[in-house]
Formats: sequence, C-alpha cells, structure tokens
Amino acid sequence: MRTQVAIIGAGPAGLLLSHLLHLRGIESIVLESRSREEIEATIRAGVLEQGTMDILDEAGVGERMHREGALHRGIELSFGGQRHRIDLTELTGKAIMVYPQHEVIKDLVAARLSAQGQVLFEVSQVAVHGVETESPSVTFTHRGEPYVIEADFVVGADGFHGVSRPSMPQQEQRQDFQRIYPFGWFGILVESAPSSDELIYAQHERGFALISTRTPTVQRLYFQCDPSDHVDNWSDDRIWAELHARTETNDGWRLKEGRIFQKGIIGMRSFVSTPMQGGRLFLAGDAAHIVPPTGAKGLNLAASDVALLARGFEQFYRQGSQERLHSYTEDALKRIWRAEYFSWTMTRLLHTFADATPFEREMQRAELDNIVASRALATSLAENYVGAF
Ligand code: RFL
Ligand code: PHB
Repeated sequence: MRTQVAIIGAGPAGLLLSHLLHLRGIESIVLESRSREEIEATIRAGVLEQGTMDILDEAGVGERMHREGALHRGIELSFGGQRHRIDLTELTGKAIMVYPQHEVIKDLVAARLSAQGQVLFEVSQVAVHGVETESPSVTFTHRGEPYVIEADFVVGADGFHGVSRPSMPQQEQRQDFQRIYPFGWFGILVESAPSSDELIYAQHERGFALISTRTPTVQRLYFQCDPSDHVDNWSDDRIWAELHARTETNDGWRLKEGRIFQKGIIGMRSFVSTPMQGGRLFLAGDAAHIVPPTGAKGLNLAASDVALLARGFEQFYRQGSQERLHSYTEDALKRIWRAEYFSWTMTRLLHTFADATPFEREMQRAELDNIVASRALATSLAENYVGAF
C-alpha cells in the first residue's frame, strides 16, 4: 500500500486530520486498533470550543453538531453553599458547545467513508519504520494478513498509550513533563433531564463535583474520588448521597436523580512530550500531551494540533516547503502549554487535596472568592475556558 500521510489512530485527532487532508487533495490511510462500533461508543469529552467548532465546520462535519449540540453561554462555579455564574459570552463574546466526543467521531467516520477515505479498523501489531528517511513506512496486521504502507509522512494520533511516542527517534534527547494527581474522577451517565442549563463546577470539602449533560435526556456527572477506588464500591445510593452533599446550595437547588447506566473511574495527569516531531513522524493529540479534564481542553487541543499539521502538509504538497512542518512543535506547544496551565489551575482551584494545610485551604477559597468578585479574574477564566487565544 502507498499513501502520502499514514495516520495511526482513529480518535478525533486522526480522523479529523485525515478529513482535513482529503479536503486539500492529500491522501491518507488511517489505522485503528479498535472496531468502528467501539470507537463510536466510547464516552469521553463533551465540551467544544469555538475554535474547534470552526475547524469542524471547515471540515464540513459541523452540521449535526449545530443541530443537536447545545450552545452554552456560561458556566457556574459552586462553593460555600452558593452558585456563581461566569457569563462566558458577556465576558468574551464567545460560547462553548456541549456535543459528545463520540458523536464527533461518528460524524468524522461517516464523512471519511462517504468520501471513499481509507480507515482500517481492528488492525494489530502496528510498527513505524524509517522515520529518519524520506520514505517512512508502517507495518501492521489486518484480518490475519501482514501489510506495509509506504508513505511520505507518518502521524501518530494513537492516544496516550499508543505506539507512536515510543517510536520517536532520538529517545535520549526527548523531554517529558508530567504531573500525576492524587485523585481521579468517578464519572456516571444518568437517564434524566439536565439538572442545570449550564455546567456546574463544584468545589466542596468532600471533593470536587461536575454537573454536565449529554442530551436533553442524559446527564453526565463526575465527582473526585480515590484513583485506586473501584466502581463496585459505589452503590447508586452512595453515589447520589455523595453528589448531593457536594453540590447542594443554600437556595434549595437539588441535583436531579435518574437511572445510572454507566460508571467509570479515570486517573488525572498533566503530561507533555517534546519535541512533537522527529524526522517524518509527527505526534498529535493525546499521543503528545494530556490535560486533566477540569479545563475541558483535551479534545480541543487534538483539533488545534491537526489543524496546524493540515496546513503544514498543504504547504509541503503545494509549494514544496517544509517551513510550517518544521515549526510544528514550536507552534503547537504555545497553545498546549497555555491549556496545560489552565487545566492545572482549574484542577488546583476546585479539588480537595488531602495533604493541604488549613492555610492552603483558606487560600483556595480566597482564590474562588476573588474570581467571582473580580470582573478581570472572571474574564481571564472565561477567556481560557472558551479558548480565546
Ligand atoms: P484518542 O481519542 O485516545 O484516540 C486515539 C485512537 O488511537 C487508537 N490506538 C491505536 N490505533 C492503532 N494502533 C495502535 N497501536 C493504537 N493505539 C491506540 C485508539 O484505539 C484510539 O481510537 O486520542 P486523540 O484523537 O488525540 O483525542 C484526544 C481526546 O480523546 C481526549 O483528549 C479527550 O477525550 C479528553 N477529554 C476532554 N477533552 C475536552 O476537550 N473536553 C472535555 O470535556 C473532555 N472531557 C476527556 C473528558 C477525557 C476523558 N477521559 C476518559 C480521559 C472527559 C473524560 C472522562
Ligand atoms: C463532560 O461533559 O464530559 C465534561 C465537561 C466539562 C469538563 C470535563 C468533562 O471539564
């Protein structure tokens, strides 16, 4: 097999890149280890920034998002028994879209397949070769048969646990930055109408909680937990008691309950691996960086990485220049570090750290008080949240 850009991973980064390249007349093949059904059913992110909506629109896959997604013009911070609205649109002129990641995946898969794009599911033994030459290749197994793809470039969009990052050349010159948090998020899907029109980020001494939505009949709720805890330790009654305790406010507002039909625990880390390119292998999305979900940035960073790569490949194939490709790491990292900073700030601001001193707890509370009292600080939070940079 021969293509211009071989892409490993059919997450949002890989599929979106493949489609953006197709629209620029550049061929690609996407290799995915899981099945189509599995990638279309994996529950992950929910929040899209304006810039991500624009990229999806540019790719021609935004139609269902605009129809079925919910535009949110504010978020709420809940602490000390009160809720405080951050008016994103008044403060920044922008809004965010709540539209589930697996719906974005479905839209992208449909767009790739209807344009006769090649997406190979359920591949195994993916390996990258010759990335320091001008003719790299990828070998893999599909339906029991071994294959080779010869390409001009390889993009590793295979997530945090993929094969691409360990395949980067000059491993001894690479630098990774990491912080692992001493807590995780317990996430549930609930059959019920939304409890709130907007997302609620709740700080509470028992731990953080987040009230989000998926559709008019499904809520997505999270609460801070021990990352080594197990879902079986949490009966539905225990989950509701914990969520009520962390989110109830003095105005009598109460979370709506419903049937819990999915439970899961996720770990939280901040991670950046540099450089994001080596020879003709480029990393995009979670393969190169991870943020804790508190800032809702992961999917948005994946989209902005591949928008940069698409422009780089376009310049290469139209003008024969590798200038943009050469500056990919530098260009992408500017945005990534700011998103890392915001995600870390939100995580620090809203979670309970078991080892915090009483003084540190008061500082955390004072920081929240400052944000809701100061238009300047609220604007800064809002700008970062909507991705106005
Ligand atoms: P993905 O989505 O992990 O996709 C990588 C794909 O590569 C495949 N793969 C391989 N394929 C072939 N060969 C191999 N050797 C392979 N190894 C792996 C995998 O099967 C997979 O299909 O990475 P990508 O495309 O970079 O996208 C990143 C986003 O998925 C991620 O950043 C977000 O989901 C993070 N995130 C959120 N981001 C937001 O912007 N807003 C949010 O509200 C938000 N909430 C979240 C989140 C992530 C969460 N979890 C579960 C980590 C909420 C949660 C709970
Ligand atoms: C979600 O709806 O899954 C979600 C929303 C906001 C976040 C993280 C996750 O910060």
